[in-house]
Amino acid sequence: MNSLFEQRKQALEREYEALIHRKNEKLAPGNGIYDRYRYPVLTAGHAPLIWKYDFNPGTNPYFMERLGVNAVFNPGAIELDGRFYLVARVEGADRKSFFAVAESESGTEGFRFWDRPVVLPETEDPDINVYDMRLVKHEDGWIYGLFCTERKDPAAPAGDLSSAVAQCGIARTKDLRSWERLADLKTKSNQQRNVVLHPEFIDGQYAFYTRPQDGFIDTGSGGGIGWGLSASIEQAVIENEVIIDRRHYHTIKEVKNGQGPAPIKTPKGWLHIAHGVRGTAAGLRYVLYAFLTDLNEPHKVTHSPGGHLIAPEGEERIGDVSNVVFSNGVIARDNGDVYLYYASSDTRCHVATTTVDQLLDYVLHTPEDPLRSYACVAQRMALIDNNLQLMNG
Ligand code: M1P
Repeated sequence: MNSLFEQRKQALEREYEALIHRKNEKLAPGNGIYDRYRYPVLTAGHAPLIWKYDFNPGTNPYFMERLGVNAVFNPGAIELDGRFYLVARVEGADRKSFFAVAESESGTEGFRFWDRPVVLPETEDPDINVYDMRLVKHEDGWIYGLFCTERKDPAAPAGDLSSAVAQCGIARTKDLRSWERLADLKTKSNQQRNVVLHPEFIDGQYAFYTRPQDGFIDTGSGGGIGWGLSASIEQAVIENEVIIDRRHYHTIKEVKNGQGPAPIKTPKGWLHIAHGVRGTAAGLRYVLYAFLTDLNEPHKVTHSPGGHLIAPEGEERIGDVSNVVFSNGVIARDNGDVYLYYASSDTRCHVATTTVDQLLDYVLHTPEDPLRSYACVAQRMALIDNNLQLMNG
């Protein structure tokens, strides 16, 4: 037996099992809205060794990594039979992303990838890159995965090897193991990312949250989170797309925004988590925010707390694309517990836990962004005055 091979294999297996079995820890006292955790729940280190190494000492005497994994981030999330599943975006060292299912009993630790990644069928126009799956248990009985499918922009000038066309791919499954690929969503927009299926029919049709943009990176005339209906899911077409949550000057969503996971149904309305982006001297900064829409008309925003819900903190601020938090996965359990999965800096996945009641309190009672410094001071003064009055009897 090649001892170098065996030594390295055993050391890596020990390290891998220690990572999977690492206990996670809630970070107290938090902000009362949600709790963060000490460790990410999924990282590149969680990718199974059999995905990366050739285990044959004859062909891999140094037990050398053959197919590296660069990052694991932006997971879709779903609860099935009481267990927690993340369909993560796994990015190989070659920059191509694919999807893989990781499973945990607790939702905050112990996530382990299944042995094999998802085999996602292609359409006639093969995807170059797929990412950011939103999982939705739809009332039609299927679990849908909507994701971004990216292909090289055929209109890009010669020599431009970066411009891409992003559109919404759609697949469905009953068990997360075998997936049926449907036609990509058709809309009138050049670019679509962050498309999410609403879990219920609206007027007997499938309802989508969209994010139309003129360019792959630049928003252009794209105004924010859109909404549209389609009679079919197999050949989904949105004829009329309306913007329901606009971006706005000098806010957390001045450059762009996008729907996160499918919204959570609550007695007070549909609870949405989204991301907002602003431009800074250090590049784009992505934060998460929340809003509530009407129970019967989910395209009507009823409550819109100002500012961010989650912004990158500590090590979350650093990674392949720094200063980013992004969420496309949430699990709301029947008992009201909420597990909000978010990724930091396009590198790793975290969880924040809270409850539907806490999130409702947050969206119903956090004041809107008053949009001017003077008005922000007035808003804060009102809070301070009330507190001082209470404290001084
Ligand atoms: O790099 C940050 C995020 O950028 C994109 O989001 P958006 O379309 O809103 O700009 C996505 O590629 C996302 O995956 C990524 O995390």
